[in-house]
Amino acid sequence: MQNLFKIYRIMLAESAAFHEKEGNSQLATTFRLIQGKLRDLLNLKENREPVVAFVGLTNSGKSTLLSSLFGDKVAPACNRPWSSVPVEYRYSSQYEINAEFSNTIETSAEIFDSPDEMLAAIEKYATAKENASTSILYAKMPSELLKDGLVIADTPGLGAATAAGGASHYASLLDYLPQVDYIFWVIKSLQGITKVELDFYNKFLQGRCDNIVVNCFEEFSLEEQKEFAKVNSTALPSRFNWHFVNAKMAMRGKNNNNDEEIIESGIRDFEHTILNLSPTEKRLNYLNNSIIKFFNDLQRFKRNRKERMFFVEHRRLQLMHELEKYSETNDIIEAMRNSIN
Ligand SMILES: Nc1nc2c(ncn2[C@@H]2O[C@H](COP(=O)(O)OP(=O)(O)OP(=O)(O)O)[C@@H](O)[C@H]2O)c(=O)[nH]1
Ligand SMILES: [Mg+2]
Repeated sequence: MQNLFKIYRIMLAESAAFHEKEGNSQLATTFRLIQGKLRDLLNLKENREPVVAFVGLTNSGKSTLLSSLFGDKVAPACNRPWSSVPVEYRYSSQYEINAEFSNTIETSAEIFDSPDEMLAAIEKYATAKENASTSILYAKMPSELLKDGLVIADTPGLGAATAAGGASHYASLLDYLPQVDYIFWVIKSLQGITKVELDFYNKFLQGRCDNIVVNCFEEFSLEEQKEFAKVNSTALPSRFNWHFVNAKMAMRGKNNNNDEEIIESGIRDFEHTILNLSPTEKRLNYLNNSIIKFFNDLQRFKRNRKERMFFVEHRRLQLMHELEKYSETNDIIEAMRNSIN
């Protein structure tokens, strides 16, 4: 099936170039967009270790939110630009870290007895506290959330270019972003989306992120949440899933086994959202259905267009030919065939 997808993607790219040359730039843009969408879907399907990253303004509470998800303080937080390099959290039966550096090919591996000890090491390698030359840090720990293979990443904040180390934090974030599968954009409830955040979104996140987490520094009723999402949506070019979490309250609730606080903090819903991204059978089925839907949408779109040539013909014929040779048939193959017929 790999080969079929490969030809299909080439066909989309060549069709984009063809329509561009014909002066049909609108259709060329559409082809480029759908080519990117198919690439993303296929990447997610292949990836057995998808990376979910929290991205956003410095001090919006990304590290605090990450700790509150796990219910253990494992991500260093501070009220100044703090996380300096990306930290990826994966599953293991014990607490471990592995650091890579920009000035040596040596790596550093350590094992710990407790999350507190691991936290201290992460603080040493991945924050503004010490001037470490770390380029990326891998942390491992026994968390149910990570058991199916999901990777959760804390990233350095943006918007602190003038603070000490701020520029290097930003550079490290930009360097890391291409490796991320799911971006969760973390903003603060105290202020709406600022210009710095919006500019960053337009430049680096557009088309790659449809989840916003509002870290609620103060109490937020359901009505206030709705209003906040409505007001802030006006500046945004696409639709988002909005998640409201009070990270500090979640942490406190989990530490004290206080169910009322845990529920009120919104962390349970957010845990489900994150857990649903795990590379499980269920997720794979969902992605397969998304690919079928992709082909069905394209088929409908093609029917509604009047172009004499929609796909580049010689490539379409090659794909038809390959499809005929392909003995196994399934819903994806069927939908692919229908989309080019
Ligand atoms: N009151 C309140 N304070 C919070 C909350 N979340 C984070 N904070 C505080 O905000 C400050 C910044 O939190 P961090 O988690 O370090 O923020 P960050 O986004 O990781 O910042 P960088 O690593 O610099 O990008 C810390 O002093 C936190 O204690 C919250 O939900 N409520
Ligand atoms: Mg941080």
